Amino acid sequence: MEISTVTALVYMWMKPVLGCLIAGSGFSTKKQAQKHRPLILKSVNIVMGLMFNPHLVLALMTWTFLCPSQCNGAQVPCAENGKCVVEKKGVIEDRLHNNDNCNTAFGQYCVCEDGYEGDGYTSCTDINECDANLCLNNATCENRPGSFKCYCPGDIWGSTCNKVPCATNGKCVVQKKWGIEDRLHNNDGCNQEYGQYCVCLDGFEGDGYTSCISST
Ligand SMILES: [Ca+2]
Repeated sequence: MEISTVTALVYMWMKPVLGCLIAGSGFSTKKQAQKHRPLILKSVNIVMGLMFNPHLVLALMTWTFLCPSQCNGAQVPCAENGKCVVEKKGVIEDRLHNNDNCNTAFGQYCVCEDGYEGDGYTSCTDINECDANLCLNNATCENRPGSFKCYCPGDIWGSTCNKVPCATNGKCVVQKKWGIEDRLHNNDGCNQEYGQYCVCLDGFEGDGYTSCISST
């Protein structure tokens, strides 16, 4: 077998690997990989072809353009409870069609689903939100896979037991830059997550939550 034929066979065998190395490791974004990969591969093809057998140039260049899918970059699986995402114009989008394998050559990468923490590739473990005391007003917290649940006492409600009713003759207010403002649109519950709280109406005294008694 001629040396040129051996070289060509070795090169063609190595090419997907070479393509993966060039596309998958040197460039961090899809644009960079797409921009540089064909140029580098074409250059390598031309040099190899001219050195060993000019007749192979056309065949190798054709091979380059018919690049097999595996040379488009490293296809890596995401962890359980992880997902493949890609950044487009500054916005992180889910790669819904390729959650099992993230194509790093196209700028895709793995992250954990909401409610989980980890590297996205090897592990995504549930976050125990109860450790952070996210439930307000002495609510009971129950940790769940990927989420949590607050069990609210009394008339309090809301996802974190953040909505509190005001007493009769009380009202919900909020502190603004220009002063204290009535929360007229939320009289059925003061949202503590937004800094709202209960006070008694003028002429009444009390804590605003359980009682407001006439002061006259
Ligand atoms: Ca959880």
